[in-house]
Amino acid sequence: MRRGLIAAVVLAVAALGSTEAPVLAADGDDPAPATGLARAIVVGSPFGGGSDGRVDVFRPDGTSELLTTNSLGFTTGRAGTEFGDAVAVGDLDSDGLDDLVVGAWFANNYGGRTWILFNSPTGYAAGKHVELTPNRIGGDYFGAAVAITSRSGGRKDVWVGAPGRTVSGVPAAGVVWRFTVSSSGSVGTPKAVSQNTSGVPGSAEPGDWFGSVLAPASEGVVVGVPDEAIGKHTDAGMVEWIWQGGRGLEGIGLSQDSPGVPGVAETGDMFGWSVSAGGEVVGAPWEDVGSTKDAGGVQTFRISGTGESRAVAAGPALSQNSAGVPGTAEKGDLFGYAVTTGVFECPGVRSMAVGSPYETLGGSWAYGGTVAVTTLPGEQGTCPTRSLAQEAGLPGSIGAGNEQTGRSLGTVARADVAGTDQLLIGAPGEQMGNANEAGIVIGWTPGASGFAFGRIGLDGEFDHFGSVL
Ligand SMILES: [Ca+2]
Ligand SMILES: [Ca+2]
Ligand SMILES: [Ca+2]
Ligand SMILES: [Ca+2]
Repeated sequence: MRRGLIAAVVLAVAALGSTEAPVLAADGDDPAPATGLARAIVVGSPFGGGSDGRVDVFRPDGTSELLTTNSLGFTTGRAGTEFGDAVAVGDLDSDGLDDLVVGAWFANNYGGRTWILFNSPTGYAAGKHVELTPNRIGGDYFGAAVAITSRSGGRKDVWVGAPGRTVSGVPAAGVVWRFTVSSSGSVGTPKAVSQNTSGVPGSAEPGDWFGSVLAPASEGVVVGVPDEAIGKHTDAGMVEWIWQGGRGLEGIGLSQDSPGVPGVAETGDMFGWSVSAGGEVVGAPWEDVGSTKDAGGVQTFRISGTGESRAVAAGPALSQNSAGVPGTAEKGDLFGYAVTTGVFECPGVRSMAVGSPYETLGGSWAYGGTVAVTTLPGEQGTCPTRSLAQEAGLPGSIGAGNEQTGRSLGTVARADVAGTDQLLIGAPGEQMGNANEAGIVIGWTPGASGFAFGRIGLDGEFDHFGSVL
């Protein structure tokens, strides 16, 4: 749900070298983690394979499929394309099989490339591959974020961010391309949506990087714009709900300075860095809590109505110092780096999960990371609050630090218990055997040990498997 342009900078901070026992039997014999789920677990690892990138697919029937630009026969123009930097899952051609949209934002001199991989009975490699090809040039970063959404009437839209795109001579203002897909899977002419597009809030300004963060929403998309300047405050950030109205695109844009929204837009908050499906939870991981720098926060929203009657109302703003939220706001926790929602533990009650991947554990394990699970504000009923970390509710150990547990989060519906979801937690800094920063994905199972798994095949050093869920 999120894609951050400075993620690589943050990652470069940490390269700790001590050893740690592997979490589980790795190296190709990981257990099938998707058993009982309604669809496959799809993991993007843009740093895998020397940053050519990879997408690992784990199906509920226990089979799996590794997708790379090589295995798919794509020629990407340069090494280090970061295929899998953004991934979306959904059935685009109504054949009952989930299709994929995969970005490679560094391909072709940072112009970026993005494909629809239609599924087939024998997997994605054997299915039809359709490249999405808008007019673009180097530096657009087309594919930095992707989303699949549905419209009434059966049409689907594929949204692809190109945050480096120049708009009316304004560099790195950014656009989101919309590709409408018919129920039979044919792709229409793309439409470029920018902050200068009629009905879209804001205006295109240098360095907005509009399109760096996308999440699906009803009839449209949510765009996180963490690099938006609010007044004189650069990178304060905003979030926009955009949908197709009767006479064109319509939208609502909010920042921490908007009426009714708690908090204050400040330089470097990066409000909009992460956005849950529907935009009910928006992360501002570089928010200061009191005088505590970069402790992080999230803003909750309640969305109601459709079309022109759509309304977005701000709920509570939460940090680790808020009542009902586990933990303590400390410098550099980056609470809100990743967010997701789902019914994880209590049927009928939705929760939100918020990652703090740079939380220090046990007093000294830097960047161990935690995930807070709390009832989504406005829900009928409450569900227990959970503070999750390795050695505390999640499988794995924190012997080395730098696991960055909670740097990515995902939700997949369960098929075995109707109306409930599986929470997935990326720990892309996890050491596996001698492979530093190989990465794992953890499935939290309330009241049980949960599961964890690495990539298909031998664990790869610096893969950061699990960066994108
Ligand atoms: Ca399909
Ligand atoms: Ca702007
Ligand atoms: Ca703020
Ligand atoms: Ca903390």
